[in-house]
Amino acid sequence: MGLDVNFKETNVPEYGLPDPLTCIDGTKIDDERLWFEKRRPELLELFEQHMYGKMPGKPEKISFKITSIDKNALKGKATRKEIAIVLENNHLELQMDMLMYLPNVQPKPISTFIGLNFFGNHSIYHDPNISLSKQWMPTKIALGIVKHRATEKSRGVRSSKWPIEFIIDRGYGLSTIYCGDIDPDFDDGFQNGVHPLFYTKRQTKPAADEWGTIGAWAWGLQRAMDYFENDDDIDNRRVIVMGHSRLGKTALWAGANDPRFAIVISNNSGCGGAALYRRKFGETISHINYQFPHWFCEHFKRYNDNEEQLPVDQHMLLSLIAPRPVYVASAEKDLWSDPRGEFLSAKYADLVYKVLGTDGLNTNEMPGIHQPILSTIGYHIREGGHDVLNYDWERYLDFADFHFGITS
Ligand code: GTR
Repeated sequence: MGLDVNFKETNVPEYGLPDPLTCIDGTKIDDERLWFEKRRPELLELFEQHMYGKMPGKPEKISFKITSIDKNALKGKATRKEIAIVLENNHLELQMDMLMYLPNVQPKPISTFIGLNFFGNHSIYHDPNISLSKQWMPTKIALGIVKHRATEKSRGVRSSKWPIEFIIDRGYGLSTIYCGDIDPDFDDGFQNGVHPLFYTKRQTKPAADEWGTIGAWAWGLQRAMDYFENDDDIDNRRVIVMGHSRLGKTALWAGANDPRFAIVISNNSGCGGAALYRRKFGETISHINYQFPHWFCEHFKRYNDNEEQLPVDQHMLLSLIAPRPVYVASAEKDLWSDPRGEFLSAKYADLVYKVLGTDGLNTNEMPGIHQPILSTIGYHIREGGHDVLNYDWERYLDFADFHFGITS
């Protein structure tokens, strides 16, 4: 295998999946109490130990400051706020800047989406009043990112992926943070970003079972949730965590850890996200650890070309979110993310969702293109490639309306 890539369904090996409802000591789970008392904590620990690494709890100090507010944004439709979330631990400090758009006509408190972005808050909408990120980011001349810094040209370059007006018109807020505020996405041995705030004396990098970059991003999302709990404008029982690709993996891990996220949405999250590793279709554990050695914990490298030994697979990650609604979205041409593997993961998580008294995933067969399923586990596959399109957002808004019981 090594770094070869399989894109053929006929080459998917025969595989067996670990059973989310059988504990390590053989106990079978058939009720809610045992799930929450025994199996869920056990599974969460397996994911920590072998994949994403353990994350710390809240930092010693967390403070919030509104750095800008405009009640007349989007031609009066929305209020735009920027919030500095300042985290302190071990005498070190980290600041995450959150951008929020909240609908003006909607009665408060408001339900908001929270998602990390790839290229700075200013990239999600063309508005000169959004602060331009000063953080390190991957150089991309076409996106106006020069020598690892954003320039004025990078304003709004990602707006097609964040249809703000549409989200506002549907009565939801949108909140976002640049992932690089929490940990810049490159392998620097964990010297920058949030990790050093939590090093013990003489520690210079996370231990083999401690958080990598995805863990750090997920932790940052939890700190955003801490903020929402302090903002009366936000309905903190209706926060939807959403992410695309590496940030979709992150949304799932955040949602698995933190029950405060009411709905969890993974867009094209693929390997390390919703897709089953044991299918070895598209991106594999070897590929991801080779290209992104900093995303997961060190222990995860044991499973390069060794998927069968991993005590979990990704249907179990989805099941950790149960009984809360989770949505898995695939794209037809995004074979690197293994759409079928994403679907099957949703299907096998259904076992747990059913034990917890929900309708689970309302199908046995993978649906066709543009046939969304809106049961407690939601799923769609759309035409096109690896991206977040309006089609995806329309489904997420429908899904949120449906599960929050909102009829228009
Ligand atoms: C790819 C990576 C995927 C996915 C993607 C992205 O290069 O192999 O796992 O995360 O990046 O985040 O866009």
